[in-house]
Amino acid sequence: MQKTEPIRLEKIKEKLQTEFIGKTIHYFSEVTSTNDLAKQIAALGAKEGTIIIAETQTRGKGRLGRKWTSPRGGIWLSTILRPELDARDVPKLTLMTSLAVAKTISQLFNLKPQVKWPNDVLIDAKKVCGILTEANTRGAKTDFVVIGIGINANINLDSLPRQVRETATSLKHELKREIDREQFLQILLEKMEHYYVMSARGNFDPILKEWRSLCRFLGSYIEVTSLNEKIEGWAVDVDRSGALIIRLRDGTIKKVLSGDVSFKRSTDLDTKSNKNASL
Ligand code: BT5
Repeated sequence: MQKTEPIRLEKIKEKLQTEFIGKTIHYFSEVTSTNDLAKQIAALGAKEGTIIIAETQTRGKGRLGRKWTSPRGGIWLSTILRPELDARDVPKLTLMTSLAVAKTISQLFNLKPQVKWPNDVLIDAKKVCGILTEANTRGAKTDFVVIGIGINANINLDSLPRQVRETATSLKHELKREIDREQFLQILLEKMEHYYVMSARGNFDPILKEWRSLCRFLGSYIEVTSLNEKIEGWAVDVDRSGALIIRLRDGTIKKVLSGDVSFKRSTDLDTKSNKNASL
């Protein structure tokens, strides 16, 4: 069982210095999925910056219908944004959010988080945060976007399914103590707004630069599994829309919009064995 006290909204709001993100926060002890709830209220007109936070989710979601385990003690939240953004540029919001999470971790703790394309934050190669961005589009235009953030804050690893435990970590596990979730949320929301405003003003390059500097596998030989194909090659860069640029062995350049990345060790290149070392 978790000892963590419930999140206190007053404590977040006391110090929060944002213009719109987190000005309205809806808090729940339990929901199915904060993203599902956020999409419902966004469709009914909820303001940009509205947040949903829950202590636990019974049907937390990852990408492609995957399950996101959300025990009490974590930080499970969704933010509603209404960006003036072309639908194909929505992945940059995921990028910006992973940077905001990583920077919050490095500001508050003596840890060295890394970002993993497209939607993870890692500590020592283990996933501490996953992001699920869902967009509601009208033609090429974006009506609203819900950014779901799941952070393994004060959770014990044994509250995650065995398989997930092997690739995941939590802040509590890394620090050997519980964190102040309200303080974490306050700083995270401020950083999100900062990057979002910068990006809305067309100033995305510095964000991308910072993201690249924290990215674990750029320059490495990797394998990407996307919806209908597996591609291997060198991860050359991430472009301004958030797409991964890969150079194949024959020199062809490919742009991948979404997928799951794993390292291929250089020995694999020599022996051509297909063993993968997960990030
Ligand atoms: C993600 O998907 O990483 C997106 C996770 C987004 C969760 C947030 S919580 C608030 C909001 N409301 C929601 O319903 N969702 C969002 P993906 O990259 O597809 O990774 C999913 C995979 O991560 C699963 O298949 C598991 O292997 C693993 N996983 C599940 N729960 C985890 C956890 N708590 N920590 C680390 N890994 C986990």
